[in-house]
Amino acid sequence: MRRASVSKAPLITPASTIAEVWQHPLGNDVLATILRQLGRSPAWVTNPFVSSIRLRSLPRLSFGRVSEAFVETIVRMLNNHRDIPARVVAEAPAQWWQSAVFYQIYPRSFMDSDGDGVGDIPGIISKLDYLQDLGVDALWLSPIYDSPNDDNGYDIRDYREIMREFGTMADVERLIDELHARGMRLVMDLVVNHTSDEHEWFQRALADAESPYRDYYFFREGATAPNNWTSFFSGSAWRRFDEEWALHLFSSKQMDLNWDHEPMRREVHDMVRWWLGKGVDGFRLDVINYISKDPGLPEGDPLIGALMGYTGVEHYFAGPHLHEYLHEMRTEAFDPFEAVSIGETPGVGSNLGKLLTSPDRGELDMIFSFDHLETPGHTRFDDYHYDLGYLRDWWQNWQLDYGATCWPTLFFENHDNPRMISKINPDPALRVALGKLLAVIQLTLRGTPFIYQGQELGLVNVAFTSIDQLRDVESINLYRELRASGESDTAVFAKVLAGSRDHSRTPMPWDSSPHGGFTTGTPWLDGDGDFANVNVADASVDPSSVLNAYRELIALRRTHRALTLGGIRFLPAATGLWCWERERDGERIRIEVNLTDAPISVPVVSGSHLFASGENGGRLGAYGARVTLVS
Ligand code: TEU
Repeated sequence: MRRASVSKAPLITPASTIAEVWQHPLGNDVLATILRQLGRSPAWVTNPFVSSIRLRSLPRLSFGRVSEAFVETIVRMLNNHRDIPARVVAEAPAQWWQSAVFYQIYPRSFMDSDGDGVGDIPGIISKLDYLQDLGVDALWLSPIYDSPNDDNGYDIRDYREIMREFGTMADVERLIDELHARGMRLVMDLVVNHTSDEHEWFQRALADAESPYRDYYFFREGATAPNNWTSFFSGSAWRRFDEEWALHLFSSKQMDLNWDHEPMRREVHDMVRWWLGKGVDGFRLDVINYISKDPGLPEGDPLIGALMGYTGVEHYFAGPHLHEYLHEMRTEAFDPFEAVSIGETPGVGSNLGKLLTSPDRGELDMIFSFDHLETPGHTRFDDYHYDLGYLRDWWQNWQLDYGATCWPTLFFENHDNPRMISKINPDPALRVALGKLLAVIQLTLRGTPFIYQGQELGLVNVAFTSIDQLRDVESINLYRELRASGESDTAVFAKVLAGSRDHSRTPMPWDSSPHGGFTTGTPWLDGDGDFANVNVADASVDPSSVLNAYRELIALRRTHRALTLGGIRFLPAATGLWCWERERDGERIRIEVNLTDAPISVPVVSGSHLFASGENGGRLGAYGARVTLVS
């Protein structure tokens, strides 16, 4: 894939003004992220006074709260990403993954075939007819490789072996064949920012200071931790081994790989080609924007650390060689197989996202950006009601700006986030309406929808009552850290419960039998019995279920290409309402959704109703939605 020449943003220097940083693509992303974390509007930085401030004046004007080092970091980071994303590239040829509906499976919790309480590959195979009937085109499996499961498979011990609890390589090969026989595809999870500490590479590096594997990781000597970086899973990002330290941005058993070391990169390319040679159709790439770290692993800025919640993140969320390594991996491993690449890119905004996915860049095909999942000033662990008006504003901008050049992903849930319905409005009476509203939004905006297992049923958060019920390393570590700081169990558990990833990791409810038909054994993680209320078997035969809404809407995508590859334009709408039209080859489809829990008058538009939820003549009920073929 060739790389087009692109224009570049002006060099940033300490003499640059805030206005010049705001004009810089990555500078705009960074400032927008900071403003969102602060819950502030752009006017905070675009007003005449602030916008005229030079970067070098910030330490003096902030009485040292903004350090000289931070100014140097910002200058270096922005100059590492000076390319200006192409506004609109010539229409790239349509790709299969643009029209496809993806379904993410968390294998541990999807279907257990052998009664050990853990989901497995044969269990997934037994449910392919269900997925095909739903209308799914491609699966994304969270990691199935051999792992000690410190982070449920995101700590890989052997990239070429299958986790024992999940089954065998023969099972995986059967899954690939069964999917392809159905015209479906398989995307696997590529976790190459780090490996398990039990991976052979790390074990050999640890055992021998002269090992060729030493440079596969970040080892540093010294009596104290090499820098102040913190882990996403609490505590320091450094683990001590005898006289040295090793870097781990995540759990203390997830050791960061050194992507500056070419032999390590070559091993990753080989492994990717090995899996693609088996018929895998592509990869979701775990925290792939973290792979390039700033040289010397500099100290993290305390102010940024306090703001972002993690110290040091400015030194790796978009490192100096990120584009180079992504382009190399695409050229060496993905392009020869025409495999799809979907980057998980926490913290990446619209402009950097364009540099990662614009078709002429030859880096990634799509990214998961998470900025829409929390409203300004909130984190996942804040217990608050999510405002769908924020989703409208944020996604509308992404659809028009980022979508003009690149292909968006559309998702509300995954294995790292609580259930979206509960975030918005936990009122059980509104669960179905909200579930259908989210389906309409996700399946009719422009981009590729990723449905997370159970979302199609309208699952909600789990009524956990004790930390002892949780299994997620992030939740457990956060609980311990907050309790150690003196907070009460009640206060700490409430905070952890608000954002625990375990909410979306309980067993998939197939029917109302014990454990929802997920296992005949004891589930590795237990739910709260909600399977008695909501499960696949009951929803399948209920015409008004969320599940049947997903089936109907996915079927609409298949019969109306305006809903997949069609253009999009947003219509003026009354407060609380969100309206857009999709158009292709003369076919125009209007979507009207009520983002509030109160009825709204919406005059009936002439045309034929393709889908309606909570609609009564000229009114849309709470979270109602209407899809109309207007021409
Ligand atoms: O997630 C990275 C990520 O962005 C979230 O885990 C987030 O950083 C974290 O929840 C702190 O808010 C990927 C995987 O999706 C996740 O399951 C893994 O735990 C993580 O990377 C490490 O591999």
